[in-house]
Amino acid sequence: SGKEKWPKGEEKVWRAGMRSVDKNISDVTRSVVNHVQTSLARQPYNLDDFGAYQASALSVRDNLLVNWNETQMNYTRKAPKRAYYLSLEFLMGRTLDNALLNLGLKDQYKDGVKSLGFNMEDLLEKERDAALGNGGLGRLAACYLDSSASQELPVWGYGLRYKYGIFQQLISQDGEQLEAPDPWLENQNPWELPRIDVTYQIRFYGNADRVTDGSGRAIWQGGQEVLAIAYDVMIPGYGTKTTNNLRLWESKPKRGFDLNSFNAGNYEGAVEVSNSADAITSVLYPNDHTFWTAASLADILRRFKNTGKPIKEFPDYIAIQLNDTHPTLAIPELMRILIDEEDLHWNQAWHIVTNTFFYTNHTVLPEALEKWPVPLLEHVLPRHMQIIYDIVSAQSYIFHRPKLISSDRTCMVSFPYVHPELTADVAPFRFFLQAVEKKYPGDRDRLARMSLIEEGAPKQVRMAFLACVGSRKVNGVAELHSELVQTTILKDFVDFDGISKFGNVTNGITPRRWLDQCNPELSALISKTLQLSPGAWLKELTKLEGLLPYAESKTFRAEWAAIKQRNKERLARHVEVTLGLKVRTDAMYDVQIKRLHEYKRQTLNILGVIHRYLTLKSLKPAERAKANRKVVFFAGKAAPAYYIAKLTIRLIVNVARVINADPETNEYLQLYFLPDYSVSLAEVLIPASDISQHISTAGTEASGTSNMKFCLNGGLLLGTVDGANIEIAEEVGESNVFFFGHLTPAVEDLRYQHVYHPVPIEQKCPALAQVLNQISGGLFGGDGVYEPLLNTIRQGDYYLLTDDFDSYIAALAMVDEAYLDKEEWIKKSIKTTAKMGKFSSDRAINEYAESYWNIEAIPVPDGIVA
Ligand code: 6GP
Repeated sequence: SGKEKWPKGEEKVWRAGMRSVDKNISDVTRSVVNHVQTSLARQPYNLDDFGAYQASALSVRDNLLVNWNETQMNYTRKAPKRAYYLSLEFLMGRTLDNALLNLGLKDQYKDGVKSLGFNMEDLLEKERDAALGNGGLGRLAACYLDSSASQELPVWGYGLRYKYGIFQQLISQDGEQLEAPDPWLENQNPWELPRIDVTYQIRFYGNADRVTDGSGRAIWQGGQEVLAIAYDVMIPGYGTKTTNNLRLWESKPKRGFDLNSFNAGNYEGAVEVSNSADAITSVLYPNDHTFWTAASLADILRRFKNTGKPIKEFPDYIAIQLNDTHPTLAIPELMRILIDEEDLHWNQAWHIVTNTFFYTNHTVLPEALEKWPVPLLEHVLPRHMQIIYDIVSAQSYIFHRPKLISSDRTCMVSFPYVHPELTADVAPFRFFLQAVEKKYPGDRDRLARMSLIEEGAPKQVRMAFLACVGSRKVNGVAELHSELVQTTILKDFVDFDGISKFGNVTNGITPRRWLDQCNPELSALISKTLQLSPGAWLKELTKLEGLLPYAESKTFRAEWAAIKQRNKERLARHVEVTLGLKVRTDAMYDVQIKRLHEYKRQTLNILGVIHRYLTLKSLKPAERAKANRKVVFFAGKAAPAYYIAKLTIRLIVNVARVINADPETNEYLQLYFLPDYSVSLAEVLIPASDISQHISTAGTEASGTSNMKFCLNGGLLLGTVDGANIEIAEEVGESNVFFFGHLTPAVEDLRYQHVYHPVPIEQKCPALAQVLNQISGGLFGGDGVYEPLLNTIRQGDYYLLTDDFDSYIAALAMVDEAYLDKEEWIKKSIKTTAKMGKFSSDRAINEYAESYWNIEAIPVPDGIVA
C-alpha cells in the first residue's frame, strides 16, 4: 500500500526493549523504549520523529543527571572557590547533539534509534532552539558554559527562564519583518529540571527606612513579594564527567498576591518585553533584572552559608561575573544583604562586594550604555536606590580625601562611612556636589562626568559606572575594544583606580559546537590528518597548526574543497526545503549573519550587491561570462522598534527579488535573505561560507564572534580593522584576510567633516551616488519607502558609508580575483583554520579563571562520589 509498516523498525527489538532482561539489545535502546512507554506513555505503533526525539532526549538526560549529581556532590564536598556567571541572555541553541557529543554517546544513540527505525539526524531537527537572548553576548555566555564544564571549572550560570524565546522573524510579501512569539516551552522542555524546592521571595516597592544609629542600615518593608522558582539546565563538559548547572528563574505571584496593585500583572509582560527587545534599544524596566539578580544572590549566599565559613571570607569562595551591565543591581543587592541582614559595617560590606564582582563590557556605543531613571528605581527598589546614593557619597568622599585610599585599593572606603557633614536632611547626592565644589573647584567637569548619577530630568543612574566602581576588575572583549573602554567610556576611572584594575579577555567560541557538531566532515578530516582523536585537538585547539604543512598537498586540498562543496549543497538543500528556493552551488558563498544594526553596516553590503548587479548589467555577455559567480546570504533580526534596521531588511529582500529574477545576470549573482536567524541556522550557514563579512564602522564592534566561527570552518574574512578581526588577522596572517576602510582614530574627524564640511555624495563617491539614485528611482520598487534609510547616508552619514564605500568595492574585487585562483584560495582556507587555536573559548575561560576569578579545575573523581 506504500504505507509505512508499524511499528517502525523491528518489532522484536521493540519487544526486547520492553523486557529489561533481554541481553540482545543495547542499554541505549532499552532506555529509549522505556521512556517511550513510561515517560511519554506512548505506543511504538504510532511513534513519530518528535516522540522518538523526546524519548531519546529523556534517555540522554538520565545520563547527564548521573554526572550532574556527582559533580554537584563533589563541589559540595570539596567546597572550592566557585564562579557564577550572571547573564540576562543564554543563546543555547539545541541540546541533544551537544549532549551526545560531550557524553561520547553519539554512535551508541545513532545505532540505538536506528534499531528502532529512526534516523538520528531527523530526530535532532525536531528540537527547538533555546533562544534566550538576542545575539553575541548571549551566545558568548553559552560558549563559556560549555568551556567551563569542559575545563572542569566550578562555574554556574544564572539567568531568566523566559516563557518566550526571542521573537520568530517572518518576512511579509513586501519584505517587511514581522515578529511572532516563540513559545519554545510549548512542547515541554526535556532539558530542564524544575526545582520547586528552590524558591525565594523577592520584594518590590515598599519603604526603606534608615536606622538612625549611624550604621547605614535600613529596614525595607511593605510593597509586594514575588516568588522566584529555580529551573536547572545541565551543562555537560566535553570528554569529562563534569556537568555544571545553569539555573534559570521563573517568577510566580505569591499566594494572596494583589495583581492589580502589581501593575495589573505586567510583571510577566515586562519579562517578555525585555526578552524580545534588542538589548541595545530596549525599554528599560528594572523588575526582571532585580528579581533575577536578587534570587541568584540569595541562592549563592545560601550555598555559601552551608559551608559554614564566616561571611568575611565570601570573596575567597565566590566570584560573580557580570555579563555586561544588566545584572549590575547585584552590587547594591549584595550591599543590602550584608548591611541590613548580616549586620556588617558599610566598609566591610563594600570590601566584600568590591572583591566579589567582575564586570565585562560588551559595547562602547553610547546609546547602548544602560541608564536607569532615579525616580523609577526609587519607586521599585527604594532600598537599592538609597544604597546607590550612599555609594555616590562614599565616592564623593574619596574625591574629597584622596589620600585616604589605600594603594592596593582593597579598602576604597577605609574611613568612617558616615561623614560628619552628612546629616539626615542633606541628601548624599547634594553632599557629593558640595564636596566637588569645595575640593575640586577647577575640575568640576571630571566629577560630574564620573558621578554614578547623571544630572538631568530625570536623573539617571549610570549602570556601567556602578558596575565599574563595584567590581574588582573590568574587562573588554577584544584588544581594541578593551583599549577603547579604557580610553573613552571609563577613562576617568582608569585615571582614578589605576590601570591594573582594567584588562582584556578576547572572546572565544566553543570548537565543539562550532566545528565538530556543525561541520562533522571537516572535523573527521582534521582528526584523520593530524592522526589524533577528536578529543586531543578539540580541547587543545592550537593543535590545528599541525594542518599547515598539508596546505601544500594537492590531495589534501582536494578533500578540503570537497567538504566545503558538500556543505554548500547542504545549505542549498536547507534553503530549498524551508523556502522552496533553488540556490546554485557552483558559486562563491558570501555570508553576513548577525543582528541588524546600522553600525554593523548590512546597508554597506546590500549597496555593494546593487553596485555589483549594475556593473554586471552594464557588461557585454562575453565580458560577463568571465565574472566570478557569487551567492550572497544575509540573515539576522532587527529590534522590533528599530525602523532603519527594518528598512534595511526590506531593501535586501526586494533587491533579492529583482536580481534573482533577472535572466541576464542571475547566473552570476544571487541574493537571499534567510528569515528567522538562529543558532541552528548559523550551524548550517557557517560551514558553507567561502567569505564572510564583518564590516562595522571601525571602533564600533566590540569583538564579534561569528568572525571566529567562519574562520575556524575555513571561510575567509572580509572586514574592517575592528574588534576581533584584528586579532584574527594577527593569527592567520594579513595576506589571508581582506581588510578595507578607515581606521578607528580617523572616525571622529570624519564625522566632524560630515557635519561641518559636507561634500555632496556625487562628488565624494560617484559609484555610491549611482546606487542610491537607482534605489530612489524605484529599481527595487518601494515607492519611496527607502528614503529615510538613504537619508541616513546622504545626511550626517554617522557610520561612514560614504567614506568606506570605494575601498569596500575594491576589497570585494580583490576577493573575486583571489577566488578565481582556486588552489591558492584553498591554501588560504586551510591556513586560516590552522591558525584559529587562540579563539577557543577554552582559552578565554581559562583566562577568566586564572586572572580574574581565581578558581581552579575540580575534576570529578572516578567512581561514585560519596
Ligand atoms: C556584543 C558585541 O556587539 C559583539 O561585538 C561581541 O562579540 C559580543 O557582545 C560578545 O562579547 N554585545 C551585545 O550583544 C550586547 O548586548 C550590550 O552588548
